[in-house]
Amino acid sequence: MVNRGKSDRKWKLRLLILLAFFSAGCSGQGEKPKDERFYEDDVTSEKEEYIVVGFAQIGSESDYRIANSASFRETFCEENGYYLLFEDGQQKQENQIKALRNFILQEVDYIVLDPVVETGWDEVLQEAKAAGIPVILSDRSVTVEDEGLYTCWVGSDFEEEGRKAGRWLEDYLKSEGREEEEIRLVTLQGTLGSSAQIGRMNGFAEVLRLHDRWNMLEYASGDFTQSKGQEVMARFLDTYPDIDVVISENDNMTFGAIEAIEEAGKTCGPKGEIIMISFDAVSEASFTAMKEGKLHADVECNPFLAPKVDEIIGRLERGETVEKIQYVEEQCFDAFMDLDAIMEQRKY
Ligand code: GYE
Repeated sequence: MVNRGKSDRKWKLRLLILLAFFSAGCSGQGEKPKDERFYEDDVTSEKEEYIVVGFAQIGSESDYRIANSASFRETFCEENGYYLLFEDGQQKQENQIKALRNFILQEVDYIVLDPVVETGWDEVLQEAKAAGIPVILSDRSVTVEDEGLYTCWVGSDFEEEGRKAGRWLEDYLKSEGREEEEIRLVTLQGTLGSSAQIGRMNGFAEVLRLHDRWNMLEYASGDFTQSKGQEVMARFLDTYPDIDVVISENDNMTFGAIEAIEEAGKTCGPKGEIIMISFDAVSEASFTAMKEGKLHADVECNPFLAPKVDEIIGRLERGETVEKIQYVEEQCFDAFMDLDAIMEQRKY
């Protein structure tokens, strides 16, 4: 790793401020420095000692994503010694690759990448490596030939999330005395090829394989958005009149699916006919859906990853080694728990 001294940083920050100044009005997405910075006389002031971090975010497709972006903006702030360049990829890999190339050009100190899909990153990560810029993966991960192309990854154990959903369904059907029944399932998948989609699907499939009577009718992607979730669910309902279980790979698709189910004159959740299982449990809306009896269970996915990334950067700055894979703690909630008490104790 290249040794990034403080004077080096000062030069880069000057360059960044200039770039931001000249591109003001046309970039739209980036974090812009406060006005007074442009007129800073004292170039040796502490403000120039920031660690510059380029964050290539996926988009703003879900409540998870909004909370995740907020986590980064809050943590990577001036008070904490950071200068954040935030790029929203609008769920397109090409935008994220472009963002990474810009970060390399601007000689940021660290790149944080939340990759929309797992494949197709080798080339740009090689460019970052050649430039001596450490890349930290956050939330989703990549599949690359050489694992040395990124420093580490921090995120959720998506396979375990999928298994949790499967085990929850297993226990629930048992508690209802339905273990011998034929169960017809459908899956609303997230963005195809993304770590969250692949992991959740594979984890759930491990449990699915243990049950001959569970029949997965179809997998189809709703791209993690509410509108597509609703659209795909409406089609599922048209195609299969007797769905018992919906596995929805995130809450926003679940909200869309609930709408589609109600529009079709059907019901879901403990108070209805169809068993609804979801992922994220980030927003109040997820808990409200469970409290209203429209959603059975929600496997938590923790979006507050920025403090972990901050900790990792701190270690790297001190020349310490970091673990290659770091998971965050998560639980599973269901409509039969004391959700008010859980929400009161929760930090988010
Ligand atoms: O579940 C979904 C979001 O990658 C874990 O992406 C994340 C997923 C999350 O859009 O809501």
